Amino acid sequence: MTEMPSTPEGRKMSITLRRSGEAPRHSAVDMTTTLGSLTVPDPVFTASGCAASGQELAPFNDLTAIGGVVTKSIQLTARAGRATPRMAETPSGMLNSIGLQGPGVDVFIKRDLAWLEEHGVRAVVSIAGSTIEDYGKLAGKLRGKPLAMVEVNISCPNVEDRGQVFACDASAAAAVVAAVRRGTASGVPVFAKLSPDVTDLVSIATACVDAGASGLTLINTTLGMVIDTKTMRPALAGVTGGLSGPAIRPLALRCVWQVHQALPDIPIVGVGGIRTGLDALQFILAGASAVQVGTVIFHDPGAPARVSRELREALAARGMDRLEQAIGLGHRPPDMMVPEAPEPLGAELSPAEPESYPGYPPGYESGYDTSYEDEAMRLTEDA
Ligand code: RRO
Repeated sequence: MTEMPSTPEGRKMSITLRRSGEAPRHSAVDMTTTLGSLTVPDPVFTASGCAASGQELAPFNDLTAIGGVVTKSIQLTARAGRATPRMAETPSGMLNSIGLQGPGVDVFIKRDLAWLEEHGVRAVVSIAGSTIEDYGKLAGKLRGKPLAMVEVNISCPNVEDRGQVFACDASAAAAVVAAVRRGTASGVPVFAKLSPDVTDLVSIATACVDAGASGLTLINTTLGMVIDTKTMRPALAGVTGGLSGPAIRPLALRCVWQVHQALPDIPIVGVGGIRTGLDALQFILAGASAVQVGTVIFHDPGAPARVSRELREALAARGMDRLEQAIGLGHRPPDMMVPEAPEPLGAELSPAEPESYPGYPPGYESGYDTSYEDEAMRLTEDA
């Protein structure tokens, strides 16, 4: 057994790991994690906007076994969203400009939240508004309803003006969080979902926590665009959109790392380009207590359950019998030894790609447009 001392900042990091050769069985790894007052048996959630309210994913995942479903951000009233086209492929990612399409909170409660409750799925309800008052009213409507957590989306990049991205301003972000906290039952955690498109994320995160956020979801998509070189116009009708997928994983990971370093006792849910258990492990090591799986769902709808399984295997392979042992472990000093992975990073897990893609022609390989990378590779090889 290897005992871990505390970190230089004095934080306790005492974990007990098994020596190699004593690896626990995968099924023996305790995946329990705690997000404020909520304790869940598994750290993998779906990401808001990528799984509607969960119904479509039920054939591919046991939704009661994962941490929960984070529903598409809901507003007070129904909204059609932005004009089409609303999606564009990018290298290792995707651009969306949905514009908060949804049925409004009353229909959502009757139809979607009821379905999640009936099927025993933990519901994390994402809410979005145009004003602080909207958020307060949404919290009031959801009070007493069967939900595990509220995720306050203050970082949607596809709003009418940037002034509505509350997460870009510390005092605006704090005012929204305070309104939601006031309107939400005390036993229900309130997490604020933040944007990476700021100069000082830690100051925004701190303001949210001071205003009563139980934790933080890091990160929403980052603002981007694509120009169609055939039409020579922006590919999205809304011109700009939110970039997601593996393209933003290092950005998301950096955000989790910085905020965990500054606020080590605040639970973080990490999200951004997670496709495999090892991707998820990176976020846990950076300080996330849980993760969300989003864009990968569009080409592998069984990804949430698969990522959970792969993460459990990766922890077992590293001699850990509890997920909590790994949270923030990447922050330990370099001389604090732990058993290393049995193989070089990534080698012990099979690639995430499913063998075939239903609905795509035979031979179709990936939902991502990698032609830019292939071309870059050819140019490098030719040089
Ligand atoms: O609906 C959207 O366009 C959207 C939302 Br609410 C969000 O939070 N993030 C995003 O990339 N798109």
